[in-house]
Amino acid sequence: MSEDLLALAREVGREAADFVARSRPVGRVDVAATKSSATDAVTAIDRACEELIRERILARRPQDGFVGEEGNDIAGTSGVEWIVDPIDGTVNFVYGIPVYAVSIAAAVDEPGGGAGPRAAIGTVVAGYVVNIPSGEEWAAVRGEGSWQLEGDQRRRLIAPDPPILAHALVGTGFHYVPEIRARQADAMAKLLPQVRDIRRSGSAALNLCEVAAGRLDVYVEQGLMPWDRAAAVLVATEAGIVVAGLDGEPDERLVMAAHPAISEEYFSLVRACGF
Ligand code: LIP
Repeated sequence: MSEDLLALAREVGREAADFVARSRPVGRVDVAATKSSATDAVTAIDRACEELIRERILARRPQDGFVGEEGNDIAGTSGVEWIVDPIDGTVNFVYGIPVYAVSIAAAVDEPGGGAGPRAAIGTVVAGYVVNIPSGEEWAAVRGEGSWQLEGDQRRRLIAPDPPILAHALVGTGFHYVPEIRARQADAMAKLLPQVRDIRRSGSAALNLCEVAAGRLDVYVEQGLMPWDRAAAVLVATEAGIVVAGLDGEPDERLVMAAHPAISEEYFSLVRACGF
């Protein structure tokens, strides 16, 4: 079943990415509204993209649940729930920075075994992330692996051996609420001299896929909602990356990701710096 869920996620995700790419005007995109703060933007295209994804998925699986970033959640009866970010990296989309993604995850509502990634309610069993401007696709099936998809080919993701922590490249992001961002900046100021450098590219979903692919060594962010992380956490864990939170499971309070060779040292450093 998980492969079927991934196939549907990819089919709909590619259509949604094409819709967003075709809909984006030249220049800056108008912000339709804000959410958690004056800088937490949402556009009409975010909303239309989420509606397209909801319509397509529920037309094929009408008994499923649906949780999207833009709201109007649907409780299902099938035991499968979709967790969707129509555009992860909305600020990049508004400004035209080519780093934003559609993220679609399918979760089942039995309690998950082991330390696998968990969505808001269930255990994520299939995840799909596509970088809209570049078309790069990332996918995972719980217990089967994660891949970069290239046409009908799958290139298996096995996270490479990491450098020593002092040479690690850190992916991160910051909260929309200024007071929380100030605290995060203080913590990052302590972390930065103890690693190679940081990259803050604006999409948590793509950042976690980049850790899986070895383009980043480690990751840390606070304030990620289930739709930001659900699919990409599975991509990372199925590539052999350890993803954790404050007390085990990654959640809105904290998401940390690292190769098992440095995860214990890195997670301790992150917490010691004040995250
Ligand atoms: C974004 C995340 C990013 C985070 C931003 C924002 P959105 O998601 O992917 O990592 O730093 O604050 O939460 O809002 O673009 O879907």
